[in-house]
Amino acid sequence: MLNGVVIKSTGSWYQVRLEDNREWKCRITGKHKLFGWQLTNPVAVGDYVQVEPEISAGQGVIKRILPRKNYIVRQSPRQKHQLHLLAANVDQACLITTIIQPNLKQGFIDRFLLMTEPYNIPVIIVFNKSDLFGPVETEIYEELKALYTSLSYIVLKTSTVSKENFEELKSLLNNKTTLVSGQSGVGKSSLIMGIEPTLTLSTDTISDHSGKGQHTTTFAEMHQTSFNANIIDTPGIKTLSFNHLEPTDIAHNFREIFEVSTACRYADCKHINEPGCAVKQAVESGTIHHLRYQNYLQLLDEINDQNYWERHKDY
Ligand SMILES: Nc1nc2c(ncn2[C@@H]2O[C@H](COP(=O)(O)OP(=O)(O)OP(=O)(O)O)[C@@H](O)[C@H]2O)c(=O)[nH]1
Ligand SMILES: [Mg+2]
Ligand SMILES: [Zn+2]
Repeated sequence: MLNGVVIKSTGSWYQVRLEDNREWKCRITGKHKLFGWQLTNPVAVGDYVQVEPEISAGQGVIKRILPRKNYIVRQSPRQKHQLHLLAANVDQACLITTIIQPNLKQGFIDRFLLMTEPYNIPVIIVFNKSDLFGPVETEIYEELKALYTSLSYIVLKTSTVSKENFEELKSLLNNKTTLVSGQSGVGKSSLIMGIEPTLTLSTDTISDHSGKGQHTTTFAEMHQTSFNANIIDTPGIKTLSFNHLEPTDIAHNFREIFEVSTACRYADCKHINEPGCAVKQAVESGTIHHLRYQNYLQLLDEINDQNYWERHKDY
């Protein structure tokens, strides 16, 4: 048996880099679950695995997935009742977003953070395409930067055109394994190539990229850079839903809501309209940002709705 790390996942086969740097194309057999949920991809990029060689050279079978220090998981966009692993064993995540081209989707950042909070995975929020910012976009950026910085996330703006903050981004990625994620067309692959020009990744060069069509990057893949970073490029995310979560998971993973909630009168306070709710007070006094609270309520609503329909689906 040989040890290796998964560096590419297509869902049907996996590229594994062995300890001696050989790369094998591997498959996996059997059914794999996570907390009773079926997985669309049992192995994720970043997984440490043990593989057994197959007869044909350069191929193997994944026999064992070693325990994960963490992972990032989402509801499968196609199969509502399955989970999809984005990556495993990462040091941090880098959420690439834009304010224009494509337009910032209100709520997306908070949805993304819902995937990284359970393991306290540090997140860098990058606003790309800063070369397109006018005064309005700059103002939005400054407000969001203040908000997420106050919650201890790192925020910066970048541009593959002006190369703004490339050195800073590189130093943040240095010596770490980073999941790079975000909506389609925000420039994830362009940015990775910008800071590591030796890589050739497919990017969409069509100037009117709408983010609605095909994703340019179709598989998650880990790239090694000359400045000693492991960067996982992933396909763009269209929407993030959270079928697999409970309402309490939402409150637990909005870090400032969770912190303040210890002062709520009732232990099971949902922070909607309960008397003595410290969270609502904090929103009113401005300690908790109203955008975050709105997104919290929106997610709670979605989960309650879907739980309702799950319970009543047989009628
Ligand atoms: N003006 C401007 N355009 C950019 C910038 N970064 C990327 N782009 C353009 O945005 C488009 C999409 O870039 P990609 O790198 O393919 O985006 P992606 O996030 O990898 O997209 P998916 O792989 O589909 O998820 C391309 O046309 C890029 O040239 C930037 O900083 N400024
Ligand atoms: Mg891409
Ligand atoms: Zn409360």
